[in-house]
Amino acid sequence: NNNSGTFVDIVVHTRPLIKKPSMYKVLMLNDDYTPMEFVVHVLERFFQKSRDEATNIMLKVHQQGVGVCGVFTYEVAETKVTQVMDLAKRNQHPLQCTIEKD
Ligand code: TYC
Repeated sequence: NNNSGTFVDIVVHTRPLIKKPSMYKVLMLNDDYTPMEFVVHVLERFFQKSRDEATNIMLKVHQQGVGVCGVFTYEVAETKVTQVMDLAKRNQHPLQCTIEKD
């Protein structure tokens, strides 16, 4: 009520619209030269897989051509790919890793 000539503050409470970030799969690709043990090592080191999980993913990639290492936000996925490709390059393995929108 403002008929007394008083200013009345009105505070409108809003809630920011939070949107979930898009998620991205990191995919490992098969090739004929990268040693199986190296791929298992990469999965353990960069994707926190157990030895058994890492072995299963590596074998799936070996047999089917491609496999999912994990699902991450874009920046994390990019970082994983860079780390994997860098280690592969330093060890002269042709291992390829890519990102795909989930
Ligand atoms: N095909 C490779 C070999 O026979 C093993 C391998 C598995 C390579 C998975 C890459 O992403 C890969 N030595």
